[in-house]
Amino acid sequence: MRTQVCIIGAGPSGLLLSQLLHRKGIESVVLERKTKDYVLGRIRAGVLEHGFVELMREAGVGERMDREGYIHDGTVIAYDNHQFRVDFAARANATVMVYGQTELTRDLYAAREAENGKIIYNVDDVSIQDADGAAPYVEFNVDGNGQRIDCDYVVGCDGFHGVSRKTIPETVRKEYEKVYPFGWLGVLSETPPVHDELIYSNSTRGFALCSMRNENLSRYYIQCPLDHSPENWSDDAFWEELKRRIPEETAEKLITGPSIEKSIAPLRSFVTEPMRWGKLFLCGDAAHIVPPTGAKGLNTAASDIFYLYHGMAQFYIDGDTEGLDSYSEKALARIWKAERFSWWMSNMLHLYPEQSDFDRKMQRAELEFLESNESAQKVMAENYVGLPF
Ligand code: RFL
Ligand code: PHB
Repeated sequence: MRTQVCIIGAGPSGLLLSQLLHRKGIESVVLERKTKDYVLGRIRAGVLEHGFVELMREAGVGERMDREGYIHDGTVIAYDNHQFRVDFAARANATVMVYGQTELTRDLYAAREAENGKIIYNVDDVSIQDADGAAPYVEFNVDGNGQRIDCDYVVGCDGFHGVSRKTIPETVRKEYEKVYPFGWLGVLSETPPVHDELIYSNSTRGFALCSMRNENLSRYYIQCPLDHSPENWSDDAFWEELKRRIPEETAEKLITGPSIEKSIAPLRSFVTEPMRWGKLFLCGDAAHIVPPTGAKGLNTAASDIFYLYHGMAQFYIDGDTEGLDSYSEKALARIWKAERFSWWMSNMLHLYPEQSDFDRKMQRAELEFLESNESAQKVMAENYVGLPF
């Protein structure tokens, strides 16, 4: 088989890239290790930056998002039984969209299927060959049969545990990592959200986040030790702990119900450099991870796709490789800023196991400064709604 671009991974990054390329007349094949239902079963991100929202529209998949998504023009930060609001519209002249990763991925699958996009599921033993040569190809197995795709470019959209990043030799690849000493226990419940905006809460018992998917679907998180598992947490125990970590007035309004999903995610900051090696490009979680405190994971994937899609269009339409040649540098410049923002928000809001009284005072000073200072709110708002591509 031959194609122009072989994309590894049918998560949001891979699907969005193949959809955008298709609209420019560029052919791709997407290889996915799992099934579509498996990918759609993962409950992950919920907040889209305004630039990502535009990119979804440009990809022709914005219709349901625009109809069913919720525009948020601010967020609430709580600490010590007290809360304040950061107004994105006033401080950064932009908003975000609350629309779940599951729904966005479903829309991308529907679009690829409607346009006969080629996605091969249940692939095993994917290996990228001659990525640094003139004629790269990808080998893999499906149902025990070996197959090969020859292509111009390979794009690794295969997440943190994929094979693409590891294809780049260790002598070329440099990895930067910070692992946080806690995780997030997340619960999805068919209950109305406690508030019409997200609430990020720093409490003496640890971090909590009140988020949502729609008017009868809420997403809540609490910081938990890394050695806990979802089975340690009954629904009642989760709701009790959440109520103790948010301001009393909000806790009184919280409507609880059975969880329909419960999972624990570890928190990590990670970047690999470079994001291009020969004919291989890395996008999304394959190249970088952020802690979820700032909702940047999926959004950084989208900015990679933005740069790579434009670079590929420039090459296939105008024969100019400038966009591809500058991809890694441009993508990384933006990634590091999102890494900084997620790290800053994580530091400000979590309870660290070894935190001293001094560290706690620093967090409090950070929160008080943010609450009282318009410039600090402007910095936060600009980062939260998304820095320009
Ligand atoms: P994905 O979504 O991980 O998709 C990668 C796809 O590649 C497939 N794959 C392979 N296919 C073929 N061959 C191989 N060898 C393969 N290896 C892997 C996988 O099956 C999968 O389908 O990466 P992508 O597309 O870059 O998208 C990134 C986002 O999914 C990610 O940044 C966010 O979901 C991160 N994230 C969150 N971000 C937020 O902004 N807010 C959140 O609340 C939030 N929660 C989360 C998260 C990530 C989590 N992970 C990775 C465990 C919660 C969790 C649990
Ligand atoms: C979510 O709704 O899942 C969500 C929202 C904001 C975050 C992280 C997760 O910062």
